Amino acid sequence: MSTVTALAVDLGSSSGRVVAGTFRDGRVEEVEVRRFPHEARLVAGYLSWDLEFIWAEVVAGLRAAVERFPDAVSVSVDTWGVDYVPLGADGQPVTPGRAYRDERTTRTLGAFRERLSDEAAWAATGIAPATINTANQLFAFLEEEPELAARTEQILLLPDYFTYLLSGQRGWSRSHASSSALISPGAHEFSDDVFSALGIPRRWVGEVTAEHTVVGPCTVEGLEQLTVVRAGAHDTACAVHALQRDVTQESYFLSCGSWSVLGVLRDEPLLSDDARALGLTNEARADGGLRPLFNITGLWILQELQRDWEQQGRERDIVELIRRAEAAPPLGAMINPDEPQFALPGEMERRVLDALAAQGVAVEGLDEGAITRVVLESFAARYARGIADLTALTGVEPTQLNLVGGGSRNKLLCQLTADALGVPVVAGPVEASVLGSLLAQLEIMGHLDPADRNAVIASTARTEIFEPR
Ligand code: LRH
Repeated sequence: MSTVTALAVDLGSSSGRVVAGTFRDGRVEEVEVRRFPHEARLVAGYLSWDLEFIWAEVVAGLRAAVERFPDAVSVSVDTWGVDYVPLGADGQPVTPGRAYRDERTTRTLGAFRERLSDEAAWAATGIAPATINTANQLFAFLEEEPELAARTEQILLLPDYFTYLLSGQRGWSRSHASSSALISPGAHEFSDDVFSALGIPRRWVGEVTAEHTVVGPCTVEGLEQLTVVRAGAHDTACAVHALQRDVTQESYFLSCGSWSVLGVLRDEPLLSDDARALGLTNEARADGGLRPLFNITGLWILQELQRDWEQQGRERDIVELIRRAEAAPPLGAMINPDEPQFALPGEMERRVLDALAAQGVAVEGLDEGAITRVVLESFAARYARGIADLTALTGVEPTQLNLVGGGSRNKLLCQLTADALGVPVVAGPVEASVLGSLLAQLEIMGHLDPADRNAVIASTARTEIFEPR
């Protein structure tokens, strides 16, 4: 039987991967062809991504993939949200890829708000104001590096930059553009009001580009057999395309990685004052719909704790930490992952213990297991609060929560979440962004009928259901 293979380039903020997905007998067989770690480093005082390194890895991964999978027909790139690349007249980057955790946007926040208050930003975009937003980053670029900004002809969002390198075609993919805070509610066009309020040249972007579309032939040597497609530029948009069980409009999901992205599938944005006050953000899916959600600081807190403990020669293995957390008695206290200190790198154990001590908890002697338990219980409680908030905003009661991404491997977190919500948690797939990209590519290229997607997900992805206790 003839088979067909799609290639997903999925770039996360600590590692990237090239995965081949072969569609055969109603399921997608995934092979990770290349995985590479990477990180943001200070370059000329700014936290930056090494775009050249990432691109070299992507090309090497794709070349290895077409060699191994001669039936590969398509490729699509997705990345984390909000980052961008400024291009000069020669089409080359004007700066290294600046990283969203860089502090320049904190320095320019006051000036930003003078031009565009949080209320006005929300009204113009339906996106929660945040220093990491592309709008804030572009404003900081103009403020702090005016000569480089003056040399910038256009900006591309990070996944669209790699799509451009693959195909020579520029575009501003809707799902990624939606998290920029430069776009009108509903995410169909850029907001001229935001551009003019912030003094961002409108020519820096073209029109919002629809996804689930073909870009064109790949122009990179050795990869000419591939058609470049926009399967979903934002990793979370890809992840929600791989939600698997009984998913309809108004389904609730949690994409659980460094960020906990907790949201609901809908066609209309949620724009009430309550939505604004709760910090909701109306991002777009790749299939034309929306995914109103909360961006909650996620497993990053645990990853930073592991880094702390590793440096001190203490337990850092996640399987062992979860085992100890299971055995640890509940403390009866929580941290609030939304507090800004938990988004910062470094000293995470001290930050967690300080937050507990401030509530009167005796923190001396709390070990790795006890701390891991508190953090996981705090996530579960935060998710329950988020689902209650979403329920109040949509008026639709949850019947289940689809939990995808790396966090779906953490059985204790899945169980605590089901307990806190009082509805089943459907956990998996782990690599949801990759599967979502592969499925969308097969659909775009005419190899998979969208009506069969659920069946394909069911036979492809391992899932586990956690009933509330
Ligand atoms: C997760 C994510 C999330 C946010 C963040 C910046 O990878 O895409 O949705 O946008 O990155």
